[in-house]
Amino acid sequence: MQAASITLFDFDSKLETPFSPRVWATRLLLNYKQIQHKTTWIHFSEIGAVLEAARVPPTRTTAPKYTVPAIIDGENIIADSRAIAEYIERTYPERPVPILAADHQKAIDSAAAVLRPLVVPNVVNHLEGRDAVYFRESRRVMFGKELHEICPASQRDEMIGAFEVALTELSDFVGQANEQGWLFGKDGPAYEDFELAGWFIWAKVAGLPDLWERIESLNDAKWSKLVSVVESYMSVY
Ligand SMILES: N[C@@H](CCC(=O)N[C@@H](CS)C(=O)NCC(=O)O)C(=O)O
Repeated sequence: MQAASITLFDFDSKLETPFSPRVWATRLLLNYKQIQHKTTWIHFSEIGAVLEAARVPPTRTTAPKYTVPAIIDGENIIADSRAIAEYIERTYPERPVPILAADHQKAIDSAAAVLRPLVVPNVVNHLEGRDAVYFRESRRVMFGKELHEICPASQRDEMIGAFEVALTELSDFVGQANEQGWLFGKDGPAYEDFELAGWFIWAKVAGLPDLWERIESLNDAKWSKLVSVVESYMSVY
């Protein structure tokens, strides 16, 4: 591990494995680069108060204004996963992880937008008390409907089908994986490999089990290969 001690903010939950997709991207990056860090676990319902007290800047102008990942590295306090990735690459250039042009992230975001309604309704099952209440209320505002209306059982199969289509589009965009299994990077990972892996880890950890079962063998199993490749960078500190 490189000498540094970064604080990484992530959500606490009933799950043993952390689930936030964007925080996974940051954690995979830190682990890949062997940068020492420690997670500070926060409750969903306390995110605003905790991050504001830690002087983390808001990432949005409307609720939820404060988001994870956020990091503190000495005097540097950074929020937003991309801004963090850029800072990390600038500050810790060893074991380079390039950040690619915006269209790569756009391709991931398009697939993630179709995945989100499939996983979000199940996240509440991993939260307790005030966190569950906060999650229900904030997602009602975000989605403009109740959690149980986001992915009704009668539409789930069709919605998973739409995600399969989105993945096939993404598969065409990324092409073949390199020898190590990275989809975006050439000689090693690009940051987008960690971003995409973060979404799959989220689906696997926080979604209903049948979701990952349907995804893992799709598109020549390139998604499950990516998840296997990042497994060695999933240590939680
Ligand atoms: N643009 C931000 C988005 C981060 C984001 O949406 N984080 C979610 C968790 S994955 C969050 O913190 N939400 C706060 C909330 O729901 O109150 C980034 O990439 O860091």
